[in-house]
Amino acid sequence: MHVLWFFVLLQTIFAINVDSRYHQLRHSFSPPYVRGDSSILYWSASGSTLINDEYISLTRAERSQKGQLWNTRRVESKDWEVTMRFVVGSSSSWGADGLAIWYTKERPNEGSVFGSEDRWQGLGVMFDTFDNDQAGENPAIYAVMNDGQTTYDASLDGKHKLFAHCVLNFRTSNYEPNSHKYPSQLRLSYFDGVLHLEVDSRGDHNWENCFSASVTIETGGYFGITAATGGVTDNHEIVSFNTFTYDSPDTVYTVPSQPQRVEVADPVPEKEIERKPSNLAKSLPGVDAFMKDVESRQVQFSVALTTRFHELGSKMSEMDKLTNNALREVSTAVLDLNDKIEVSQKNIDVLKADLDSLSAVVLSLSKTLEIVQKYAQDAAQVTETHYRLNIEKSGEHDSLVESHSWGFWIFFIIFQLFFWINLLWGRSVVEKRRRFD
Ligand SMILES: [Ca+2]
Ligand SMILES: [Ca+2]
Repeated sequence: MHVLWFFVLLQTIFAINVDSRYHQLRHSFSPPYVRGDSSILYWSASGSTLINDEYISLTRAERSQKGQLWNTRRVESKDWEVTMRFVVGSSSSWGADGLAIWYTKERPNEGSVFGSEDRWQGLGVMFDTFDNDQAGENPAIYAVMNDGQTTYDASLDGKHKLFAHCVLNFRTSNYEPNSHKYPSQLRLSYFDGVLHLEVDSRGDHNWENCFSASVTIETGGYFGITAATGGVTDNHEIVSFNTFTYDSPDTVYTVPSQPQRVEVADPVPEKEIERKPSNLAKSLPGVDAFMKDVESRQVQFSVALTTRFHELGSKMSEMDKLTNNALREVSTAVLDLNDKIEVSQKNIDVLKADLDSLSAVVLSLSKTLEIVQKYAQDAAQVTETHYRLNIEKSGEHDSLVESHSWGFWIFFIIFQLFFWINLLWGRSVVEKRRRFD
């Protein structure tokens, strides 16, 4: 049993030594995003910002766009580190204006400085693509502090106020939107009063140090990412933003030195409401861990729910496809049936025409027969007369032969007429059927 406890202790010490950073879900996002109506969990989107499945577009490569994405929770740790995967680029070999990462006392509105309001209070790290002062130093990255009093002059590319910078081409030329195979990466940290920036422009883990500078940044700011385009344009896209702290976030809350009496009837100040969970966490051991666990489960549940919605969407789209295919097959079958009905109708018409022709032929034949019969009667009369005359004149035998000869020729003519009419009519019917088959 003692050996088991020893191993647990060893593992705990080892885990602490391996990574003492804390990933802060409340200040981070990465795909799949936990989405709200037009924002994502803990982040507020505005302006031209569009949230897609795999990336967030602050601006497209279109003129005069301004997009913002602001964290809705203050960072309550003195030291922090953020990593971001992003793309700035377009099909053109140059673009504008760039994007900025902010850490400000309040969340500014939309404005003229990379899509955010001027005279901000806090830190701005600008990724400036357009060379406004034509000094040939862009794309460049620079850090600017503002106390809320100074106006930012975009024509100087931050030179009047920057305290750290580097000239580094983080831009992706010939970039097609939605292709995030190799997004750029950055690592921005503020530790022990030093702001440090490293950039992996091509996403190939070739990290470059941009700057490392001493600066005082007030704790309790909001993270934000904004971007803008002007007459010249660029896609500004963010894939993920992850925040880490080195101390547990609740350590910045101060425990009151004297117990405070809270009257039930008094209105509780807003700031006090914010502090209460932390103070409670301090006073009750285990509550803090429980709250963190609840929050973590809440996020996991939201992620699972979003994934389910995506799956449901995929299934609905699959069902739509199947329904469309079935409808297409049914409509093809109906069209085919219509064609067959049309062909049958034509055949019936042909058959009717044939019957009409047959009736005409039969009528004609009966008239011909009448005529032939009349001729036969006339011929019989003539023969009879001739026979009688012959009997009277010479003998019986020759006349009988002649009368048989007349009968044969009459029968032959009738047979020939019937045969040829029948043959011609038959051929005409066969020809018509061939034409419609
Ligand atoms: Ca510029
Ligand atoms: Ca410049």
